[in-house]
Amino acid sequence: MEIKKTACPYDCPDCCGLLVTVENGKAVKVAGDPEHPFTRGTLCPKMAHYERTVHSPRRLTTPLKRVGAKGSGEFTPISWEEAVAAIAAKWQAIIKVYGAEAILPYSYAGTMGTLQYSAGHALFFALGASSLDRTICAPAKAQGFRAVMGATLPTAPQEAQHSDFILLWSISMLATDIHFKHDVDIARKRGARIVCIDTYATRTAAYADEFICVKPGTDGALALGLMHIMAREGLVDEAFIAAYVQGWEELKAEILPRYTPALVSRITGVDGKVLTELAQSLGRARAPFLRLGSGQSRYGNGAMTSRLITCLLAVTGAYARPGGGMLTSAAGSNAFDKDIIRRPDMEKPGVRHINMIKLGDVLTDKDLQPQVKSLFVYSSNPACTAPDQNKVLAGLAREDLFTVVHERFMTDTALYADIVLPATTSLEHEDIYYSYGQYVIQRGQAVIPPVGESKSNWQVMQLLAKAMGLTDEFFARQEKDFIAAFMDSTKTAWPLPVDRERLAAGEPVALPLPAAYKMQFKTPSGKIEILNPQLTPPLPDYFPAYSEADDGEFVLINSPDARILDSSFNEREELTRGNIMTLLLNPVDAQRLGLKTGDRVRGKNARGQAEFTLQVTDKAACGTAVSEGVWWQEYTRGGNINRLTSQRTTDKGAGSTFYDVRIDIERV
Ligand SMILES: Nc1nc2c(c(=O)[nH]1)N[C@H]1C(S)=C(S)[C@@H](COP(=O)(O)OP(=O)(O)OC[C@H]3O[C@@H](n4cnc5c(=O)[nH]c(N)nc54)[C@H](O)[C@@H]3O)O[C@H]1N2
Ligand SMILES: Nc1nc2c(c(=O)[nH]1)N[C@H]1C(S)=C(S)[C@@H](COP(=O)(O)OP(=O)(O)OC[C@H]3O[C@@H](n4cnc5c(=O)[nH]c(N)nc54)[C@H](O)[C@@H]3O)O[C@H]1N2
Ligand SMILES: [Mo]
Repeated sequence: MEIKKTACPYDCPDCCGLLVTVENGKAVKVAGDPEHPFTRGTLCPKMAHYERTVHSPRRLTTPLKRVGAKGSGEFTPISWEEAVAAIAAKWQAIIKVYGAEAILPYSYAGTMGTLQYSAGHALFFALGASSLDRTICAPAKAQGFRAVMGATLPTAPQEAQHSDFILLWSISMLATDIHFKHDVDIARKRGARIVCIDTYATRTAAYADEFICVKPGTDGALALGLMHIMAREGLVDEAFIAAYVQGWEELKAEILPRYTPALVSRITGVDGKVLTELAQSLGRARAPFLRLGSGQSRYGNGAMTSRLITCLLAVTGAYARPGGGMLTSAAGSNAFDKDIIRRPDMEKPGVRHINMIKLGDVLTDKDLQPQVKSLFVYSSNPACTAPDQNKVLAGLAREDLFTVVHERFMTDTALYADIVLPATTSLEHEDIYYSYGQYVIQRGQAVIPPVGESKSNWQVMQLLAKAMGLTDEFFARQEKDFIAAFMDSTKTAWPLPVDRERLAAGEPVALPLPAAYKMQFKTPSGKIEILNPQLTPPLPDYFPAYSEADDGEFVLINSPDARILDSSFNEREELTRGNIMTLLLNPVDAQRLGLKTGDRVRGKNARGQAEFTLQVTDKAACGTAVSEGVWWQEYTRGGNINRLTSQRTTDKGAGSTFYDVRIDIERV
């Protein structure tokens, strides 16, 4: 029996350190690493039994070929040689007739590992396939922050320990970022006040000292209203603004006067008195810390909303004080030179780009030139997680679409594949990890041999490259060569020396942060840019989300469930039992519709419908319906939440707008 260290590979801001107990080549126990500075020895319920995922009876163990209708799940095992030869032959034929752009790779963050996440980029660049824009998560939030702060390092989470006022803004901390609670708890013990701003009463809201409920997609107006009151009552840090902020006077003169408490109250649904009190407590706090989640950015106005919230924190002067700051996404990804694996130089100039959010349209558009004739999916499950699911499924059902899925499980997407390839889990392949919620990096070793005949992303890309006749020596490199190159790249990629010995040994390594990094504003002017002359509009201003003009009585919030992660962990019986596809509705709305808890209801809009079990609760605000989790179709009645979501993209960054949709609700 041996205990080995590695890191959690999932798309979560925490990126925990793991201690894996290995017995006879099997993982038998997984625990949080007490020496990992962010994990501090605890794990979420999903990872606490990661061994159940790794050794699940549902793991795919051999390549499979489809023998039944698409979606039927009828497959027969084949060898890797047969599978790779079949894929290569089909691709050669497609390239000959339609050109390489008729092939589309589709992947996301099934693993966040620096190597395996990007393992396919070079192959598809070299083939000349369509390039995928990987925008499904939070590019709008990133753009909004960058508009004001440029490349300034987002504040480290542990800074919050010294704050006296913590804003948990549109972050479902107790589901999606649970280890940050350690830091918030420390601040609270020292007397900090915790305020949560969300669209419904999450567990995080219950944990906070105060919960402020906003109408979906209106946080930009809220930020403007708060700045209006703070300007009027002299609650901003004038000295800080004079020295470090550009454009406050212009905002104050041209934009803020319109955002009176009365108007903002009407837009956001936040009571005028609550608004004033929040402005006062924020303005009077010594060192506010703002943890900004992605929820507020998943709207047509998402980048602008993030931009406005970023401005709000800036005028408090928080950055200048211990404990103050703002964390959107940590810049851990800067630690490595990712181009080592991504090879953007291999992308053919002018090649077609396809936004992953538009998969439904792309696969069903008969006029697209060339039409997509082959889809290669890895590290993602778009039949489950992509918006506008009816279109995605219609596309995947096309007889003339040759679909290959590299997966650990028979997902909703794999069900539509012509060929399925078995994938390793993070315990079976090597990688190196960074986090988007904190500043620790860690190398992950393969701690057990591959389950069945499964192969890692890089190994599969190597096989395909060879079969497609690509001779570049790049494709002959081994996983350990890449890991070594990534570790080496910290020398130039990160501004301070990184402990590469500890990193090589597989220990969690805290990235050293430059002294006074919070005050190094990396913008063209060197100041925080409320006024950004390079943007249209140069001054930020609120505008309504898409759904304000949509039909449908309720905005549908469809955010994460604590038990699963996007559609990952649906393989775990103990996590998928019980209340799934639940719809939360306010008692006033429920009464008006004549509905009660336990009723089976249907949510519907122009794109589709989905069935839920109703839960009447004042956790939901009037006019907002809530359902958590992206569940595999097998657990649903006729479709999951993405039957209702839309392919519309955000104002900047072409990001997803999952929560910017309306539905009507009726009894089944
Ligand atoms: N357990 C678990 N953990 C996860 C995930 C998961 O599915 N399950 N997903 C992972 C991934 S991929 C990501 S990107 C992160 C995302 O994690 P978060 O950053 O927490 O973002 P969201 O999940 O989009 O939503 C967070 C909160 O925003 C709220 N919200 C929605 N719209 C608005 C709005 O207009 N205003 C305000 N103020 N709040 C709003 C939602 O109600 C929700 O409570 O979590 C990761 N971690
Ligand atoms: N309605 C609604 N939809 C959403 C969201 C929402 O909040 N609401 N959240 C959105 C967000 S933020 C995101 S980021 C997306 C994520 O959506 P996806 O990218 O589809 O992520 P997952 O559902 O986690 O699926 C990842 C798949 O990768 C597989 N996998 C894991 N490791 C490996 C590996 O090493 N190799 C290979 N080949 N496969 C592997 C897993 O088995 C899993 O099936 O979902 C989006 N969809
Ligand atoms: Mo995400």
